[in-house]
Amino acid sequence: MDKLEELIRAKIPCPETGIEVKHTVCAICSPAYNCGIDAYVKDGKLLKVEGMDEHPRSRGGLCTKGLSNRGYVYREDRILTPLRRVGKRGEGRFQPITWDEAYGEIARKLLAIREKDGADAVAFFGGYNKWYRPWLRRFAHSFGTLNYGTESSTCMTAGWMAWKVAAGQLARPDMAHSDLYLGWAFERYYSGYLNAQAAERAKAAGTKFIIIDPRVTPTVEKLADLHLRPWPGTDGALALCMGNVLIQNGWIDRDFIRDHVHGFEAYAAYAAGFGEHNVERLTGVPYAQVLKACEMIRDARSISSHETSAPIPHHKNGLQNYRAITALLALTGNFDREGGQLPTRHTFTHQISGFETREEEWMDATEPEHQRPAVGEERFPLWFHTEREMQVVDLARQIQEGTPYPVKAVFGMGMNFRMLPEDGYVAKALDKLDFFVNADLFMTDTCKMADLVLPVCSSLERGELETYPGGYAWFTQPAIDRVGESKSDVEILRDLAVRMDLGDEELAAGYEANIDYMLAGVGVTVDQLKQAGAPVKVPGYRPYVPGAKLAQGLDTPSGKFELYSQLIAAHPEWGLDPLPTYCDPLDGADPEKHPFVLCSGGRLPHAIHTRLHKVDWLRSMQPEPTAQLSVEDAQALGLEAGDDMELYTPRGTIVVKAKPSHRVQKGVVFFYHGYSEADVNSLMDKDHVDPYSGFPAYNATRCGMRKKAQP
Ligand SMILES: Nc1nc2c(c(=O)[nH]1)N[C@H]1C(S)=C(S)[C@@H](COP(=O)(O)OP(=O)(O)OC[C@H]3O[C@@H](n4cnc5c(=O)[nH]c(N)nc54)[C@H](O)[C@@H]3O)O[C@H]1N2
Ligand SMILES: Nc1nc2c(c(=O)[nH]1)N[C@H]1C(S)=C(S)[C@@H](COP(=O)(O)OP(=O)(O)OC[C@H]3O[C@@H](n4cnc5c(=O)[nH]c(N)nc54)[C@H](O)[C@@H]3O)O[C@H]1N2
Ligand SMILES: [Mo]
Repeated sequence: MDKLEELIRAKIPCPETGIEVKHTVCAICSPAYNCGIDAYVKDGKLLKVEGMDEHPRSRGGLCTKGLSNRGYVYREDRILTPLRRVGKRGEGRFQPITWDEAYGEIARKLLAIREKDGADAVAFFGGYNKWYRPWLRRFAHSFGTLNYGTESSTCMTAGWMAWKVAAGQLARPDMAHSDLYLGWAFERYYSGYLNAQAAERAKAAGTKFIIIDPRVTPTVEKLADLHLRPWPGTDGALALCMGNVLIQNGWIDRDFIRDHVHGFEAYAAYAAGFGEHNVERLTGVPYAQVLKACEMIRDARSISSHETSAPIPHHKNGLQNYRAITALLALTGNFDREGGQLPTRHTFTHQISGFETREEEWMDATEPEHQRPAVGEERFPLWFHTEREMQVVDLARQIQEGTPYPVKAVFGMGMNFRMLPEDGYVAKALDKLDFFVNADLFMTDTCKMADLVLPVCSSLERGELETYPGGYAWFTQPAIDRVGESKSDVEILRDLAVRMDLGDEELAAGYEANIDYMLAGVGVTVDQLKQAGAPVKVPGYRPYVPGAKLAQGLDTPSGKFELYSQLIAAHPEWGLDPLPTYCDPLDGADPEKHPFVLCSGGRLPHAIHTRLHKVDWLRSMQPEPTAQLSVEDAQALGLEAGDDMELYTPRGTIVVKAKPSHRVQKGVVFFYHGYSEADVNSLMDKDHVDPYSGFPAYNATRCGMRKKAQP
């Protein structure tokens, strides 16, 4: 081998090899992270990735998923050109067409439906990623409808809604300064490694951790000073019991309650129903452990609580359970003080960076008049009240039933019907549409249902604004050549806005002009950010001063932290409770036939929803869809590790591999979602949802399990 070949094989960046290292961003997982990547590039092709040392947030780190970006970007099923369906829906037979043909057809069809059935007959659905959401929302508005909705109809928003009800805005834990952290469903080694690292730093500095998780997780093993193990979906009863114990013992902050809390008496009277006599029966957690947790709360100078995106809200009682958890912070005076829960705002695409952009103003500038109810508005009125967008969980029903009016077309970006409960019903609804477009990187099961499929590029192939906590902003530049004829989501929306003559000059002006508009007041421009080449601290950064919001009064009807919600009380027609009341989390299936609880929350470190099951590297870490069940249940069912077992509900049966584990409670089975061949959402009940938020109850469904009979 000659020297040059050796250098190339070793992927050494230098003039001889022509290999360059370019900074870019990983957008495979949550935009809460968007870790920095050093991309090794030759002739426009990605050779390998490493963590980017200069990145203020990820500081050289990358997780399993991030390290697999090459496999992701060049996945075999990347879509290369716009496609028109020629086979039946779902069959996967398509014919390449030009962008011009695709735009022409979309414009014609959507405008014709708007003309005949009204703008609301078209729904705009954003799945992953979040980067284009302000544009899709504005596009829907400029088209004339509030029927814009996203995957956030099942993720994170319910937690924010709980905070909006209680405190009028979002709040986040000031973990670094907390004496005690309530790690409610806190398992970030699998779902968010930077947060796990922050927890380790806090632990080393003396923070105590109570972890509340049905499973024995790495977090429990590494961080927990106390582990409470409720059954899935019973956190509300547990939190109410803790509230009651704190009140009965006087371990509360009376001054804070007097000055800043609304509804204490009503809350205390309700919480009194949860105590030594029933907490273990309701939650599985012995009273002695509840008492121990309350003693730790009594002894802590400051307390904050995990901001849960999924496991607490993914229950039919999810929002109420989360409200019951947030109440503990109000009772102990840990809202808006150092080391407690701090009021906060989003900067841009759900990031919290400590400076204010004009994103919200921009994306809602063309909001149409509210005439017909948005999809899901009647069924989930609190959702619509706080979010002003459709609740996508109700979309399939409205398409199928045509009430209160028919939805005839869906324009999707990264839409994935498999994320929704009883997804066979969702697929049938898509099949009924007059017109369905989906834009994605890959030929997914959902794209196969579409009439037109548009190829989009990855974060490595586009430039975009990133914002990060601590006041950082970055404008990335494309690091590699685009795969095929793919375009960025925002380019597609701009092109279409022009083609459809939506009369929206801002949309027509394009991404960079729009970002400059949003950044006015932040003290930087797109050009300056581009020149910087890496994240920079912006002049408009203002770190939050704890106590500032309380001094002003909260944005709730009473101006206080509401344990009793005046917003909900003012709307008796919603049929919701102003107090954080508790109900059993399970569905109505026959418990004799379905004696187990199926929990399909809990992340795998090497998977993210459906996105990575087809990336070989990652798939090799656990090639088969595998469910975790308790050792006791496995023995009773005659199951050993690696056996085929059936999981079933009244909706269907899937076959998975069994993994008996001491980490799981008897009676509960954990299985990860997103597999086409063992699709847990096909087992779910589309109506087993939270009436407050609309969130599906993915984490507590009655099911049966048995060993699969050998043929
Ligand atoms: N049973 C069960 N179901 C669940 C959950 C659960 O815990 N259990 N979790 C829920 C939660 S929390 C969430 S967030 C949802 C996730 O739901 P989704 O985000 O809808 O899930 P994905 O399967 O990742 O589908 C996203 C699609 O977006 C595509 N995509 C990626 N980047 C881009 C981009 O830049 N542009 C475009 N146009 N497309 C892109 C991907 O290729 C993929 O096909 O699932 C929910 N469903
Ligand atoms: N590797 C990887 N990372 C991800 C994702 C992924 O799919 N894979 N998804 C991303 C997305 S979109 C999201 S929303 C987040 C979600 O990430 P997290 O919020 O961390 O959610 P999970 O990992 O589902 O659950 C965390 C823990 O909650 C426990 N749990 C489940 N049900 C309950 C319950 O009812 N009560 C209590 N107290 N605990 C419960 C589980 O046992 C688990 O250990 O992760 C993000 N990061
Ligand atoms: Mo999520």
